[in-house]
Amino acid sequence: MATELIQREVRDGVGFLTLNRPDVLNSFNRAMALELQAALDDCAKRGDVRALLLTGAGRAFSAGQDLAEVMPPDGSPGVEVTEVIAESYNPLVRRIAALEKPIVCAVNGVAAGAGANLALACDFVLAAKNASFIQAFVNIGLVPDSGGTFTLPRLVGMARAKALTMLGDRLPAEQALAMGLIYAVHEPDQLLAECGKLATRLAQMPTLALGLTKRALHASLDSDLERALELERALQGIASKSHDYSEGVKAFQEKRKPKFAGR
Ligand code: T3D
Repeated sequence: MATELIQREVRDGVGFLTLNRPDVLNSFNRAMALELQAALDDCAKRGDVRALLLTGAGRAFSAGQDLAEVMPPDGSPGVEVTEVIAESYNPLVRRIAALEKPIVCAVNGVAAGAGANLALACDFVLAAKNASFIQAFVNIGLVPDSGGTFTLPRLVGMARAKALTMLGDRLPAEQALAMGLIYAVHEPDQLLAECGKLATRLAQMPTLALGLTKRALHASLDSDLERALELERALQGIASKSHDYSEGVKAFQEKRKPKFAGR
């Protein structure tokens, strides 16, 4: 049986995905990246998955690219870096951005390089108090990838994005929270439970509306007010024909909690 590089479980409407190469701090080799792509595709298709929770096994979230794969210590030829990006990371970032279901990322330890930027591509990033983020690329003579040059200035502004990417220092979770890079910080032993609660709550919400909201927010990043207003109108046209819209209004009028079906 193939090793499970991504552990998968579906519970209470949540697809739990765990990066599973703890001995090398869940650094990504090609196989793990492809398994994560397949797992995201599966979650996108499944009606019983209405939110996702991504985390790492062991003491790290992910140390980014497996450096032994691109530059084997025995001197044998490694994988071409631009191919790794085209095959592993760009498809992952595109999938996370395009998935019209919320993704909660539980950063349980260090998140470095591509590991950090994949985490930051998720919709809700929560970290353990002892976790940290490292734009490690510069420390080995590379430029940021996995969407970092796009995501970071938008999350924390250009000045901080430059400091993070050009200095490559370790950023503790609480500082990441203070600068608006992530959504919340929890005690290490409570992180998974808190992320599970959030993902379960999201899984009971109107999934279609959440997905369209994500689409509109992402589109706004390279839009203007006029186009944003038109897109909101078009998406509201879709949301207002959903089961969950009529259920939401009925529940309000009947003074009860809505029971959303995700469609
Ligand atoms: O290259 C391309 O294809 C382009 C794509 C690039 C995307 C990227 O992600 S580039 C950035 C790659 N990542 C890094 O440069 C980070 C390298 N790792 C570290 O700097 C440190 O490991 C950490 C700061 C993340 C954690 O430090 P620490 O002291 O907690 O752990 P450690 O002792 O360094 O690591 C533990 C083990 O994991 C160790 O193995 P060992 O000695 O116990 O057998 C270490 O070699 C291994 N490990 C950690 N990171 C990687 C790794 N093995 C392979 N690749 C790694 N990225």
